[in-house]
Amino acid sequence: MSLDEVTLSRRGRVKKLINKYGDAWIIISPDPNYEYIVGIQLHGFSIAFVTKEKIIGIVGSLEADMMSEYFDEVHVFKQFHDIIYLLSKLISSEKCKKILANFASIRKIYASKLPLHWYKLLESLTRLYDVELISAADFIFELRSIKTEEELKALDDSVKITLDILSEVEPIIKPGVTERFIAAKLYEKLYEYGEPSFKPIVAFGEHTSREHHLPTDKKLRQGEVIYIDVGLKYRGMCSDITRFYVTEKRKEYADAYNAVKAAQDEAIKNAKAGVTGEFLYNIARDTLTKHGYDPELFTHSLGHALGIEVHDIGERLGKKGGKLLSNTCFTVEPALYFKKLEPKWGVRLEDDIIILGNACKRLSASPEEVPQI
Ligand SMILES: [Mn+2]
Repeated sequence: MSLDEVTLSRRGRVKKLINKYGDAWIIISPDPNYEYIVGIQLHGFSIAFVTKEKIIGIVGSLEADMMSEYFDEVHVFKQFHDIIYLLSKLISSEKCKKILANFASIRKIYASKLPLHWYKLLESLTRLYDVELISAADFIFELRSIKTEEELKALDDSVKITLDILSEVEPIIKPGVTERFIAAKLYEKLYEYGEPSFKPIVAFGEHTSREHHLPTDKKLRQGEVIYIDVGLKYRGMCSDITRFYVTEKRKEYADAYNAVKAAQDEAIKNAKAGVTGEFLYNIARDTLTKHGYDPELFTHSLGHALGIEVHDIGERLGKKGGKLLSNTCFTVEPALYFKKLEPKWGVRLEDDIIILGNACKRLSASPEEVPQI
């Protein structure tokens, strides 16, 4: 096996950018940045030592034989003190003056995966060799917020497969089935292609009024509405799609669906490089208002960036969301949650887009009319 194109394209970006920030980047796994640059998530502990020239791996003996293709150099450890010895050798021999590591302020979670005990250890090792240990936050932000062509293609494929998975699961959504059963079917299909971007949400009836529901043993009853929020991590890119269904046609369901759909379409129509996330968020809220709904029923932001993590690095499509850049990707997910009605219910539609210069590419769209199962 050779490295996939997405990982190779990411390594190309690292090569181009790293020396602007430091001489080497130490990533202690588990960390999404490890998967981003190495191309695989391991069961065991591992370290990636990344320089402009090469990627060096420190891996456990149980995983050593499968890792040679992922690294330019592999060093194997058996015991903890082997790790310290190997790391010391790398820090002292690679002629580094500045080493980047993943610690940062609380808002920069994409660069904050380094455990405290490892931070302390790296700090003392670098001090010993007179090397400066600095936060990788600014580097990671520049590295991961703009996507490579290969990443954008992988996201497009990921969305297509997610839509196929949804259409395969839709026929089994019938009164009597439980949320957990549908979630299990989604998991089964997701693992055929990759893995879930996040735990799928399956919500029936009153549970649709919850933004982040977790599937339960609740059975679907005739008359109730359904939403499914599911994403696939495929070749290192996370999709994130939400679909809404009814078990019977009612005017209140169709009206809310149409308003949310219009809010989504209007926001996407205006999405391009240079507009702000807040601008798109306000368009969605204004559209809900025009359709006669209180925009306060839309309780979250309009969307978030997508990448190796489902909530990736980038502007929020929400209050104070800044200017959007070309080659970034986002979810667009307006919603209405009727928490004060009896019974409670809600509707959310979520699709994924790529900002491309003066336009945006829409990767998916929900049906024009509210789908009935
Ligand atoms: Mn989402």
